[in-house]
Amino acid sequence: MPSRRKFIRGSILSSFAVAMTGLKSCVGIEAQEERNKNIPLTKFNPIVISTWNNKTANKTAWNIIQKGGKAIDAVEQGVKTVEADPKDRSVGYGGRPDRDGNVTLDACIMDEAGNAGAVCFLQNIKHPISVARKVMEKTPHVILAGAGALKFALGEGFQKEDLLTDVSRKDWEEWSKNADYKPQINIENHDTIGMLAMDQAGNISGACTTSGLAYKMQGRVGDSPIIGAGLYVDNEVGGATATGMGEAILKSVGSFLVVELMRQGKSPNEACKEAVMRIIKKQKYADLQVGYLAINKAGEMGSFSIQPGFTYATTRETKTQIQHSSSYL
Ligand code: SD4
Repeated sequence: MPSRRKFIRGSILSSFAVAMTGLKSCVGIEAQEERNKNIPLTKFNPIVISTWNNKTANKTAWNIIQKGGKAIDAVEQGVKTVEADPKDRSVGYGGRPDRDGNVTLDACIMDEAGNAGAVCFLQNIKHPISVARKVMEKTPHVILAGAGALKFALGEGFQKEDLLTDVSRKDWEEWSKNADYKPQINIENHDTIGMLAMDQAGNISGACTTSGLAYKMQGRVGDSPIIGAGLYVDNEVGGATATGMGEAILKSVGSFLVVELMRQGKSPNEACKEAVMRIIKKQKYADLQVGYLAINKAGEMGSFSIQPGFTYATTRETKTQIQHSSSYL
């Protein structure tokens, strides 16, 4: 006899397939919405997934989802734990600085209604993801940058803080002796957190936050705060997020591509792989790491990276695990 989970997954997949067929045959959006409304809430398959090894972030997000909370709150609170952790050297407080010793932060967030907010080149604010959410909710804009983002954050009551820890300062001083800029795959650029979550109502949201590449040029902005590059969510289809060399992700609008490929019927794994292959076809990839994560409306997840060594954390039915992604090389 099929287990209840298999049955639920099967029914979600068929509802998903019906919705996709509807799209292909140009059934009106209203009809599709009607069908979505008819899917009983209990049929969804809540999940939290995030880049690298951030079990605490996942558990924080899952706690919210388990209590019936919203995916948008889960992803914000989840990634905040990493922003506040000085041991994470690629995000928020304790993040490695740029070549001139400034910690500059990029973050974005996207909800189930397609609303989005982002900050880039933001300094001295510990939780850029929460500023990004305020941009989404309180301004007519999507991205605020640099001094403008800081002014907005201070106006919203965020406190100015020094985010350069002693450890990061010492590493930077050491690096400055030769100033040799050579990002190391899976090491120097490690730990940016991109998180996707589906809540009990079946709604998907995502968040992505980083201090970017260590020792980048001043003013450099990566993929992480750019909607469609570091993160994309379409609640009818799924969500995707990226980590690794932002320039490669930006040039291929990676996360948007993954979601669009899922819309065309690819599984999350296939979509992530195809997005990696687009980079492989056009860019020199020997020294690049890019990893994608994705979930679809059925709560299925997938990943793919260029190089081996990309890990991600998944949480479902209270179990949090670190998984190893398949890769091209
Ligand atoms: C960036 N994509 O700024 C980020 C770096 C990253 O884990 O993902 N680090 O290019």
